[in-house]
Amino acid sequence: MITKYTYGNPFQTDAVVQKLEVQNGDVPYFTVVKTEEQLQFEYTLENEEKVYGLGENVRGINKRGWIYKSCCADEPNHLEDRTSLYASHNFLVLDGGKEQFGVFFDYPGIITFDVGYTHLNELKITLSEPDADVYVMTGESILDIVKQFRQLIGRSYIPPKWAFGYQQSRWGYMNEADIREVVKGHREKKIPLESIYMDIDYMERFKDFTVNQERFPDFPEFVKEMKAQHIHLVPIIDAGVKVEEGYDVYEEGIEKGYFCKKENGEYFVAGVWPGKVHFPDVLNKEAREWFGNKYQVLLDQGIEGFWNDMNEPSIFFAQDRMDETFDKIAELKDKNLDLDTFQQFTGLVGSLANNTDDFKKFYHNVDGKMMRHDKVHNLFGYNMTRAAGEAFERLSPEKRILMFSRSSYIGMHRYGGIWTGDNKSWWNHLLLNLRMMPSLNMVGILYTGADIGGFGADATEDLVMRWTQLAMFSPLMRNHSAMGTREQEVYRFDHVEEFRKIINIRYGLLAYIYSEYMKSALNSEMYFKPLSFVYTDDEFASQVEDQLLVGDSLMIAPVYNQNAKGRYVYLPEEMAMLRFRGVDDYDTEILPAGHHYVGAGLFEMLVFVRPDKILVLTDGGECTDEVDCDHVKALAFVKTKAEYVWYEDDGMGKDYENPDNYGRMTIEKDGNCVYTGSREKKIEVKLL
Ligand code: MIG
Repeated sequence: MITKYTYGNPFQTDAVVQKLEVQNGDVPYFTVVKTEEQLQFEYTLENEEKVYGLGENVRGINKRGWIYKSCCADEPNHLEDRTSLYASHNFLVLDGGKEQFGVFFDYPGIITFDVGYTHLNELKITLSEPDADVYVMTGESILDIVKQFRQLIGRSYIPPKWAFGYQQSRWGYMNEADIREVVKGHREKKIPLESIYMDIDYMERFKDFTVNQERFPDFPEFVKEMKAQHIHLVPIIDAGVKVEEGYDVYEEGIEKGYFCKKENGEYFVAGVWPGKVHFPDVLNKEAREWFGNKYQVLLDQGIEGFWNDMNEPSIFFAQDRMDETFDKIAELKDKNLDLDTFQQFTGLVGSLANNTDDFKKFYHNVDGKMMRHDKVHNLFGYNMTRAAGEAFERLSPEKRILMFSRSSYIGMHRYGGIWTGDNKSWWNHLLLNLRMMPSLNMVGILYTGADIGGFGADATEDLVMRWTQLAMFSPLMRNHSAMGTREQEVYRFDHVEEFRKIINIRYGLLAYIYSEYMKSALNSEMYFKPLSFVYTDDEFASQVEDQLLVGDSLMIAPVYNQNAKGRYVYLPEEMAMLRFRGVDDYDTEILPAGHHYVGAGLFEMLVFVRPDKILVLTDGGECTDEVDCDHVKALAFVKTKAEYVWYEDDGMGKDYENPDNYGRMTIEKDGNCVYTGSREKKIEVKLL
């Protein structure tokens, strides 16, 4: 059951798609403190109570023991002491206390979640204004609560099937030649590859929706050349529009008044990649439609996917602050800089980037009303991506377009996925990647993944290998790195054959991963689940924060420590373990419930098949087009009777509700397999 409570006069974020009656009185469970300036929700946590949720964030699956702040930030240091990353996902589920419930604070300004930070047993949520819609959910289980919430916020974004292939990116691919070389590096060694990302350098001086003519002299032709090799090019789009006379996007935006303005009516000027920019006012419906239509320029040249960056929005500097800073620095110029004045000097320069005070300096035009940005800050990335998503519905109604964003708010999950931003080539970020996945699924973000190998800092071959083994299961599987760091395309390392075999497993698993993704999206379910959400009676399950369930049949336990030759694994029930080196190179073992130490050499990855569930596995391929899902192996550990619901479609269109998309498979103890579905299948049963 979901109940809605309204405080003050909340901004309509469109996070939610169902219209609910507003309940009288205060939300249950919490002590509510209302003042003129803010709203506070207080709750006493039981010792054993767990707090799940908050989507994209630092720390564990259980969020207890830190303070988190919803304030979308360009934060490249995903460290334990940070309070905000790129997103705001204000949804929590409390479990293991007096009552189990979920709560969503639909408020687009700054919120803090003190989850046992100030006092171990106190949860205190503070909204910086007294206006919000709050939804409280109760149900039979965590999964039931999450499902109700997901139905409330609407169906998750569905990408084209090719977006489940292996993708390569790096900030620094400058031109056609660079991209051709990377494609060749993969294709020559038969390492599967689906797409190449185009980072900011493809543009003409960082101008959105332009292509640099010198670097890509005949772009549509180049797109074709890549497509002939089954490679999709995915260009980046940045939030800021370059201020430049003669640039059509700039001139149109000015003419129509579609950029964010200051209180005095002048356009707000920020500095980002292109130098001075204006921000498209994506909270203004008309401006949103206009900005979304701009993607057409690239669609027309054969592009089928995009990533939206810098949309917190990231501000290197606000021009007004920069001007003041220069004046103040000029005053300091001839002084003898003592400790205080020197600190003043560094403080001036150091506080230019992403200064939250600048959020108070610009406004959005929402249905004719001027809204100060800080009050709706967390909606920018969401609405930039919504602009694209809504445009794709108009411009490409029949065909799915790949779309994911850096910044997000709940609601954006209907228009695109996210990647988790600028992580680092650190082993603990591999673990952080794992822990973020289920929390993101709770808030509807299913198409997601982290930069494999880490974005910042130098990667090592073993880190990239282990990370690839985890990312094998994330819907977005993309290796990406920052300019200036060590190159980490897998063919550059020593063990190319091992990488080839490992990445090919992704293609072997494609049928399963796609089927599980689609069922999760269509049924409002989680694709990645913590063990405790499924094994609800298992006392130990909630202690496990380094294993996940993937879809209905599998559990994963990746190795995330350097030089480890294996790891401890907890099995809540008896399972079949597969130790994969390649799609047809693996050994199997049945392991009883309980704790185990399991070996897994650098080129081996562990996958566990749950009893009476089925894993469909193909031979893989070098791209998704090559994967033959009609000739499969069905791996099952049958105790009574194994069952699988297999979703398939053409991977491009939107005929999701067609009952023909579902096949059903059962396998008996003796290996007898029955498949009913609309497709002709050749199934080879492998009993585990
Ligand atoms: O300020 O476009 O998170 O993936 O490579 C850095 C360059 C801007 C940040 C993104 C990253 C991307 C980079 N961008």
